[in-house]
Amino acid sequence: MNAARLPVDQIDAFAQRLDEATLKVKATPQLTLDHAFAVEDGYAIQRAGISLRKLRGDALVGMKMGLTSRAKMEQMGVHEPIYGHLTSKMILEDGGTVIHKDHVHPRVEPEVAYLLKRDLEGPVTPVQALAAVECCCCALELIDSRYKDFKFTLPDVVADNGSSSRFVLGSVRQPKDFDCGNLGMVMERNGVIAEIGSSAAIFDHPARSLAALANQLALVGEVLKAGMIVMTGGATAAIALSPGDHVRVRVDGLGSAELFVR
Ligand code: OOG
Ligand code: MG
Repeated sequence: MNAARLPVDQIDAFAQRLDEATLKVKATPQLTLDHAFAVEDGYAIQRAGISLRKLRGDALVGMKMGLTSRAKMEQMGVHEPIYGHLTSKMILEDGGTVIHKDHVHPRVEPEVAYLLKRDLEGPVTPVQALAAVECCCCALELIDSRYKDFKFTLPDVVADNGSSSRFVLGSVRQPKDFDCGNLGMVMERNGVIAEIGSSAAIFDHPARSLAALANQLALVGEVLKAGMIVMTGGATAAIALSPGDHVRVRVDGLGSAELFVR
């Protein structure tokens, strides 16, 4: 889209609107229905929103990639990978409980995450990116679009920080030479298999997603920092959550991660 760049006050106003939708747990119409804007402005809105969270005592703990698998792209109708920011208040302990009414329309998806032991600056290849990794683990991401009906365009979902809401990391950690390239992934809801996939669905290899993140950040002069968590993207379609649900992902060699919904 060749939209004109948004003025700074409009970027701030859009960030406020999404922040309010999050805090009030009330969906908002897509921002692009008011003003068309480019993906770059979406990232400016996203960063302004993260600044608002930091003012409330939240801290940056990592980054996420989204829309890195065909299953996710088709489910959402958006066919470009995106990135978002992960903050301390999004962390949910393994086996923890989320409250359904604190979310607009929560969904959950199975992922693979990396923890970085060194700073990672793009441009890098997947093999170079892995050199900065401490370990990998399985994860669940709870996404919750702030937009009505969970529908958005690419610039809208970027502005909404990739629908980020909460995430759970599994407790099994494998070192960086453990190959995450083609691990079976099973997501169960209430003991019944809901989605089956492979980590190969994540951008062909989760390390490719990690490298793509470092490379996208390099374009804006940013570096992934040692200690950061990186979620590489959902391997399967996301499933909607209801009160009373228990969701667990099991990944070959990476154990499991689970959450409860109240
Ligand atoms: C956008 C976020 C996508 C993933 O892992 O693909 C994402 C959405 O589906 O709402 O987190
Ligand atoms: Mg995700």
